[in-house]
Amino acid sequence: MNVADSGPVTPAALAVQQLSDVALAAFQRQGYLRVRGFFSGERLVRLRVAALDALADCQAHVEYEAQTGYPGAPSSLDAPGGQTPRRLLQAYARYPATHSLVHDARLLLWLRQLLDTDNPCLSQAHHNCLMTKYPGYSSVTNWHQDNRYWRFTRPDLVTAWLALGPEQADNGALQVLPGSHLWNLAPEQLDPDLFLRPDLAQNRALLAQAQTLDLAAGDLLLFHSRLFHAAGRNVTSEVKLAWVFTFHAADNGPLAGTRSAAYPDIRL
Ligand SMILES: O=C(O)CCC(=O)C(=O)O
Repeated sequence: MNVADSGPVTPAALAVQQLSDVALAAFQRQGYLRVRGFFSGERLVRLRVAALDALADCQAHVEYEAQTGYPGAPSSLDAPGGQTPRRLLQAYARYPATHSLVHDARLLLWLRQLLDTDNPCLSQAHHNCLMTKYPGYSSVTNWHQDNRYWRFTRPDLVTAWLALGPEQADNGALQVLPGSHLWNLAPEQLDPDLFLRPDLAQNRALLAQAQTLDLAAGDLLLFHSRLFHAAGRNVTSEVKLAWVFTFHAADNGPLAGTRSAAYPDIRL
């Protein structure tokens, strides 16, 4: 398999086969893996076209930049740029083209390894979206762990992020703190919204380890839900697009009555 962060690039290995021990160990150590060229050719084009069609007709289930409350976001839906979409939600149910990613045979094998289960499930409650970042009105996402508001038996979920175009620092690519999925921070290192506080000297030492994860169209990023990550604004002239889905083991279900249990899981 072709995992840029853990060894040599070997395109032939993108056949349906398990992650190598080296790749698995890299994920366990770093909390993420980049898979170069996971989708290409016609399969990638179909997913990109589906994303553009979805954007052209986005009315329901849209989260706007103005609703994130993140730094740099428009102050309200009526402010300039207030109607800039950030996420088109409920992607699995609304955009059948995404099933080619969610049910990809390679992804299934890898999720079984990464989640240590025979039965991975898609959560329809979290991510499950087309993630956009528009020029002009995009906001900054501060350092956080995705499962800060997720409620599962165990905090061990894996997100699959398929880049539909280039992602780099100037269009808001993800930055990560490698290995941070293993950290146990003191509560005071986080602010009330559970973002990592950049004003603390001890956090600044951690933030010095940040890495930007460049992606090309068709690359897949797999990352642990405890991995601290952040992203900047898009200062290019092109919208950045990625399909993003989160998975958990069947025996690690959402806690009843929480937001995480709001939609049925999809058994892969
Ligand atoms: O694209 C971004 O700004 C970051 C997205 C992110 O971290 C998230 O949705 O959890």
